[in-house]
Amino acid sequence: MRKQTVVSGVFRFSACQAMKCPVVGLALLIAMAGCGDGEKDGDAKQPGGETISKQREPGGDTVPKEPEPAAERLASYDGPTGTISGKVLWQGELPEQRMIKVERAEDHECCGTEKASRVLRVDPESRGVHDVVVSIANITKGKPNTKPEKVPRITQKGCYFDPHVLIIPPETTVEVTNEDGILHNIHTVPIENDSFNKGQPGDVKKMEISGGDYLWTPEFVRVKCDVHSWMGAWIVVAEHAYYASTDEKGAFELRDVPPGEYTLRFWHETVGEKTKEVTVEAGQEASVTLELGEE
Ligand SMILES: [Cu+2]
Repeated sequence: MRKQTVVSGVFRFSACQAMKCPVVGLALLIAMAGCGDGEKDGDAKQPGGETISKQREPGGDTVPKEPEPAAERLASYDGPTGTISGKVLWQGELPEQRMIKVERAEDHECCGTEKASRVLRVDPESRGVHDVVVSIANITKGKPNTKPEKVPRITQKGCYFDPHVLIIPPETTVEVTNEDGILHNIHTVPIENDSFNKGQPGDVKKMEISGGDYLWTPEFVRVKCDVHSWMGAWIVVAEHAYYASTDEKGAFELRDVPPGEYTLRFWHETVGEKTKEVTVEAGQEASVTLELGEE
């Protein structure tokens, strides 16, 4: 059911989390073992409540701002277009890789004893910043925001969500697979959308987050696994088709852009938001480089 509640700020974020987690307790009663085989463990234990409650949010501290108040559907445009391509690069000293201890002994076989945080990933060679969401903030016309032909998927493998950032149009159903054979939990933490919160034991290989029920309005939706504190991802329900995320080299591309002057909006979960102006000309490629890190 669609809600029209409008409350602003970080408090709303926390309140949503507090109110929308009744399912996980039940889900955590089932614990699985092994990695990738999906067999149930006869000695299943309930994960310690204390461990779970101590776990921190998988993402950074930055809560994305509200989506720009652009029209949900852009005016159609059939004229010539250009491309925006670019990179997001880290300047200055490279960030230290944060490691997180795997507390549940039954998960060590699958996850190892510690995991590298994926909240901020910078490629040491290219200095590219992964998982930055790039969008055109002030676009009013262009291609339609059509759903992908193939159902978008988040895979849980090696105790990570992959991809870390998934961009979808509103009302797109997302498939979530578990290749690990241990208990995970898919918990979305939206503001405007409704929260999805279900355990996914090792023998449940596939689940779906219904787009119509849980991902129907544009928003940056945090995804976390309540069993494993380092497991985080973002589902970006995009308000139009001009959204992209940077790859492991920090590169991105926005195609089929009508000529014009635009504000590019960059968002990263720990770095926050930046903007950059760009001019697109028909048949041309506009190149943009954004530097993050030490100012
Ligand atoms: Cu997990």
